[in-house]
Amino acid sequence: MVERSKKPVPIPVSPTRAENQGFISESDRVKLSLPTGESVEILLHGATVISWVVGGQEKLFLSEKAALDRSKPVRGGIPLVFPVFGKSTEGPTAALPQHGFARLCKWELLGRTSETDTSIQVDFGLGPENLSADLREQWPYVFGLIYSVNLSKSSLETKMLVRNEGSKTFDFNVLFHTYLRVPDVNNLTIEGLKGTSYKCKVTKSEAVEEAAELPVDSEVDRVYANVPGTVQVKNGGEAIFKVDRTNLEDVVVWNPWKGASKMADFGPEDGYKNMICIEAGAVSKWHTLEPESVWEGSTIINL
Ligand code: TA6
Repeated sequence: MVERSKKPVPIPVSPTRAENQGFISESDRVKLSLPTGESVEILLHGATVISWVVGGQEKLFLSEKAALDRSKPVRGGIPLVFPVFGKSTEGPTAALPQHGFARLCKWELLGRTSETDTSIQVDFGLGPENLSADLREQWPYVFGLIYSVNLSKSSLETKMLVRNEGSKTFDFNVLFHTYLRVPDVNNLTIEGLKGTSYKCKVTKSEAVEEAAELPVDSEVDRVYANVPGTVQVKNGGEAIFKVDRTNLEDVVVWNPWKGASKMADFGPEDGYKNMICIEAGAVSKWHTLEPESVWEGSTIINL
């Protein structure tokens, strides 16, 4: 549970700022905007960012068939992966669904917690009290997550704080499963991965990345471990996204290509041409959190 005493303190609404900056809280979502027009929209379901608009352009891919009614994880935007990446067959997360429960639960809105003239932040909390009885039984740890989304003029930062509030040590993975919207996947190169070891889920093999400029011309599903620096997505040689990470050592690159048609919630059928998942995470090994310990990791996407 996210203990009250440890929760971030929401900022009282300042009338002058409120005129300029937007913070709209609805029953199922929160919308933030800056006076310069940038905006972000986050569902309480999974604390899933479903839209990030800069210069009138949507920067995230959201499937037109995505379920936004809490019936399943959202296909698109930034679903949150915790406490397991993928599907475990053994160990304490074996009973949990693929990618854990964070993207399935309704998060608590903790409020707007930071604001300047050029940025605005909102925080969400999740603890065992937000889980179904089944999930609590499947992963019986006492934890508190605080997820922060910070919108600036030309960047979006997401940060996860994990706290062990119980008496038992637990292991976890965490990942921001970010679906970036791109003009045409065939014109993309991904840079910053050369020399990094990866596991390829498509060919079920392991290798070291040789490409300085990795094209995306077929299905890709790779977990790059210990990526040293910025990962850039370039369109026709021009950087359109620069992804930096703090305490998130790994990067997953995913595009389902024509396999997207097998996903009931993926649309349009050729929508894979307009997306690339660049997922910052801590997934290539377990992170261990002892009682009363805290872990924090964040990623910033710069345009
Ligand atoms: O992060 C990549 C990945 O693990 C892929 O293997 C792929 O299947 C994907 O996530 C989507 O998973 P989902 O459970 O959302 O269908």
